[in-house]
Amino acid sequence: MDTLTVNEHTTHSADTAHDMNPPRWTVSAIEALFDLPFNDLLFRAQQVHRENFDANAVQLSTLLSIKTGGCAEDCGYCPQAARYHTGVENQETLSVDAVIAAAQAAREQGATRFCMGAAWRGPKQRDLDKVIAMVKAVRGLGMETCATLGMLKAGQAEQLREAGLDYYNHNIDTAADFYDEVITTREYSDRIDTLAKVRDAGLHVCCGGIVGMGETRTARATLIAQLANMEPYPESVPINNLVQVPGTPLHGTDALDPLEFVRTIACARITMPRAMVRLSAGRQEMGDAVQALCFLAGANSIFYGEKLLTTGNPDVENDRALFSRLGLKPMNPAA
Ligand code: SAM
Ligand code: DTB
Ligand code: SF4
Repeated sequence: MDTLTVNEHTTHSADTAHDMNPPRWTVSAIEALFDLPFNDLLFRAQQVHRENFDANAVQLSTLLSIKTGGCAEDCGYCPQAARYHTGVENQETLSVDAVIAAAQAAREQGATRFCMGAAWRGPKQRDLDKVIAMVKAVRGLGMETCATLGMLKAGQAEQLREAGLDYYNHNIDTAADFYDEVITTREYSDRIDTLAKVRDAGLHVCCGGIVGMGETRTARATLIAQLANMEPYPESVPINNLVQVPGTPLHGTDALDPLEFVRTIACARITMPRAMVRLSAGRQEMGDAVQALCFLAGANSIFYGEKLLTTGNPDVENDRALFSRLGLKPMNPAA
């Protein structure tokens, strides 16, 4: 089979104007990508990658947890949910000075984007006021800013935009029909509502998901379809491999085949050609060779720095050595 004909399985809005809501990527078209021989899938993803990006440049974002633990939600993967006993120490919202110090250190290490995460269901106005001060300060250092604060109420995305926030991260996490198995304290549609507010406020959207939660390949294809069919699709797409934390309900789930993770990255690249596809949580457990395959599959962004929010991430020294072995270079923010 000519692997380059898989695109024929997609439908395009212009071709089906009579259809009220035509999917640009059907789940079955994405399953057909997943089903390709590995080499064919990676070749195709690499072609799309090269048509749209410098194939050897990787963007570096550093994460900071600005409010840790004690979260009221029940996300089955998350070490910060108050109801699970994971050993994460709760920490109240950091001071603006502490955030500036962390952002400066990240910038010195070479990060161009600073992402602030909070263990909230959503921010109260007094929380948002603090985040606004943080965003202004980090922007003042010349870094791109991203925040992930949970669900937003009317007007909150606009306030963040006015403060100079560049990206808002809000993941749909998994296929809509698998969502209830992972989270019960909010609906998949709540996520979509917040994403609409973020988009309407003129913020760039960072939205992706987690794999390795015991979902089927069809569920992974559905997650990718949900992302790729957003209009427009997110500028930034984090693909997380579940970090299994003792005490969370998903601890003990059968680990995903690493090559299936690479396939997921390739499908994200092919279906969202211009997006920054971020190889996100799970790098520490993955090893260098699998990460190299992820870059070949079109990942062009990573979280950089020894910590994600509460769990570990490869050391800066390790990443520098990996980049050197692979001939990769950090991406300039203007790229
Ligand atoms: N509380 C906010 C929310 O849920 O939107 C923001 C922070 S939350 C920790 C951000 C994202 O981290 C989640 O949507 C999920 O995709 C990811 N995440 C959390 N725990 C994870 C884990 N153990 N492994 C992989 N990704 C995880
Ligand atoms: C995303 O998609 N992954 C990041 C970021 N966005 C906020 C978070 C990963 C968290 C992994 C578990 C932890 O460190 O607590
Ligand atoms: Fe709370 Fe976010 Fe963790 Fe869910 S993922 S428990 S909302 S911090």
